[in-house]
Amino acid sequence: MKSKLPCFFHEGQLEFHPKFEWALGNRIKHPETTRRAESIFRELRKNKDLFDIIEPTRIPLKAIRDSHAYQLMSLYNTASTLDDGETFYPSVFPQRKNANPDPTNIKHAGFYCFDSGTPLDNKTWIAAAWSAGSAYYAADEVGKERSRVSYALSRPPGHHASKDAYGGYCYFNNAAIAAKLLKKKGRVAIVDIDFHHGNGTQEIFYGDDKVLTISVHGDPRLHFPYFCGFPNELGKGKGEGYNLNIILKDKTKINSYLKTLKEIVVPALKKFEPDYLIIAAGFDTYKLDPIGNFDLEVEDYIKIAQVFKKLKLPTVILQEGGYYTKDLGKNVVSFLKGFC
Ligand code: OKP
Ligand code: ZN
Repeated sequence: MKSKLPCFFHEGQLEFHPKFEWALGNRIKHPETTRRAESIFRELRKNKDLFDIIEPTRIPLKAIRDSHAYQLMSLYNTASTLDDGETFYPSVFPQRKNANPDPTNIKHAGFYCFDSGTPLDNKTWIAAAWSAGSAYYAADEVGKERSRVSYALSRPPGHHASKDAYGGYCYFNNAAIAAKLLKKKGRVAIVDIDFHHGNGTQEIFYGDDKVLTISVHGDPRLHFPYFCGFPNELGKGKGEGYNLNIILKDKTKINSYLKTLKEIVVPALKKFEPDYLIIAAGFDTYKLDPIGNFDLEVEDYIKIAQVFKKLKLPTVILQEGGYYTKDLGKNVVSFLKGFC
């Protein structure tokens, strides 16, 4: 077992630069920038005594296929033939029941997309595949018992991507890809603590009783992804009872956040008896985040981490959101320190 916490990241993840998105009719600079990853990378490197930065090798395509439809991969492949500087923002989103989609036609991207703020260009595939690779090898590290805890600086994030649809700045569901790998060895619990509901992860495991999905998030009636993330979404078929959504009020502070973790999340985890824990860790719960609306501070993330550490489970931590770039690295390191 290694003593330093292994952190997976590949430079290819920095090749993608989304330009803008729409916010209430205004064109704003895209929040999901490469500076986010750079902020985290810089803080990890400052703490060389605690963290090892490891470059993943290429993810096997079938590891992506375990979570995603072939058509979604085909569409990203189509996007990779766009000209340099060309970006495709879908603006037509057909009702799926009446559509006849062709993933080799970039104009059909809207069929595979649920949000206009998530563009495609000729580097999207590269960055998303390396991000998934970071998550996959972080999971492999724990699965092979080389480490008890690992972290992937998975940018672009993943938790909004479903089997056959992208959106919410997410293209491949990194947590699902990690979970499908660990599921070969045991029971997996995914706890999503990003400010936004992990709709993609929920969907992928909705009928699965071997993967417990829990998401703690801001009210979807007010915040992305709007249409799901409610407490009555419990799973279906065999999976019924294996999906848990917990909504917290805007401006939630650390005391009620921890109370929710200790009184609801931890008991649900203990009852499920997982062999592995995956944490989809978003830091848009930070008080200064431009998109999220909770009120957590830098030092709060170590407290949250300690709650999970106490479970003594092999744990894979995956990066999701967090858009106050200046403090993002500090928040991530604060969280990771809770596991050191
Ligand atoms: C991604 B993740 C704000 C619009 C927000 C998408 C939010 C995606 C969040 N002007 N649209 O951090 O969960
Ligand atoms: Zn988020």
